[in-house]
Amino acid sequence: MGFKCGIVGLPNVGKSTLFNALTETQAAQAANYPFCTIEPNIGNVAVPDDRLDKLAAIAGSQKIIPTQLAFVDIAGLVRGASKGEGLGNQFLGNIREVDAIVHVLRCFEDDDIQHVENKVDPVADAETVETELLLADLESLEKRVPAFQKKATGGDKEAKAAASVLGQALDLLRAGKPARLTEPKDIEEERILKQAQLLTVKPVLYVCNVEEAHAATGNAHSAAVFARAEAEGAQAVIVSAAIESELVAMEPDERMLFLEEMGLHETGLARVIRAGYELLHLLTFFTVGPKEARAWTVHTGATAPEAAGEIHSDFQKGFIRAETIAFADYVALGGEAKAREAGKLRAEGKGYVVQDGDVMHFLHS
Ligand SMILES: Nc1nc2c(ncn2[C@@H]2O[C@H](COP(=O)(O)OP(=O)(O)OP(=O)(O)O)[C@@H](O)[C@H]2O)c(=O)[nH]1
Ligand SMILES: [Mg+2]
Repeated sequence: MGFKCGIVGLPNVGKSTLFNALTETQAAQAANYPFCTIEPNIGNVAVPDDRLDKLAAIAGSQKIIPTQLAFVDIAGLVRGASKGEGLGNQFLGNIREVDAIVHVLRCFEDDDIQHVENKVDPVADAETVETELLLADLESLEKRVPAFQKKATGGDKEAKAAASVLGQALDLLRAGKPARLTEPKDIEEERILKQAQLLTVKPVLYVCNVEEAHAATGNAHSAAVFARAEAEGAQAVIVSAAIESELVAMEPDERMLFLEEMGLHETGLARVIRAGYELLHLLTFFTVGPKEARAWTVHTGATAPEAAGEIHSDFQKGFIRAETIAFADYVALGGEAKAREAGKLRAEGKGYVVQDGDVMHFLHS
């Protein structure tokens, strides 16, 4: 389906370093100067999920295929970006195309790495970047809302809904608050808000890029970011981009050993990917057989035919029913045949809303 997380932040904070580690490539140039990245880099990342390994072991699947999430490495934003500073308009346009924002904040001290504002202060940096996103949204709505209001007085129903929901967003932005706090009254308003492609509507994950020594515990800078995230109801994770880029070059057992030495039990990347997944309100369902065990992604609230459509559009068109086993039942009972015997294989119809972890088999004409 192609859900995209955009990696956003000030220049030279480690965005491309993180992107390369996430995608296990050197696709993005990472170097010690601001605006190293101009054109966005995009890469698909496998979403780690140990449930998939459990299912594959039970079914004796030959192949394991995880689901994927796309990450986009975007150029650094600077103060004034919303007024076109530092190619700001182009970079803000790149952010418009992603579904969620992974905001990388420099939390490491290193005099050799230049900071565009000449001091390490991730909370101030977060504000700088967010202010630019906010100003860009403000400018776009200041133009559009009055036009909708005018049309609404003429009795246009859609314009009325747009004036209401976008007017609400505009009021928030004018008060310095992100448009994600807007509360649409119904699905129609929700749709209009989504179509408006505002930057501050997108969910945000803060990634605190700390020095190697603080990868497990974080530091005073990351603590300040966590406090801010909590106040906003946002998510934050601690990562050392430098460590992550070393880790991807290692063999799996070497990697485990290294992680243990650092006091970590999983890579920071796994945390970033999972948090990104949660941020997007996605859920995973599985298809399991002797040939392959595979994880698939749908939006929370997706129906069984929509899930079938992820596999093939014909499955959705000709959908008859979905034989469904909950993950816990599949594992507890030891596979499909036994789940069926125990009456835990459900025949679900068109209206079924897929649950995270469902093991599904689609029957279609
Ligand atoms: N000491 C230290 N240096 C880091 C860390 N992460 C990144 N760097 C260095 O910081 C510099 C900038 O990293 P990039 O990944 O290119 O930064 P960016 O945010 O993509 O920069 P732009 O594309 O210019 O916006 C590089 O020299 C990296 O090696 C870190 O965790 N610790
Ligand atoms: Mg870069």
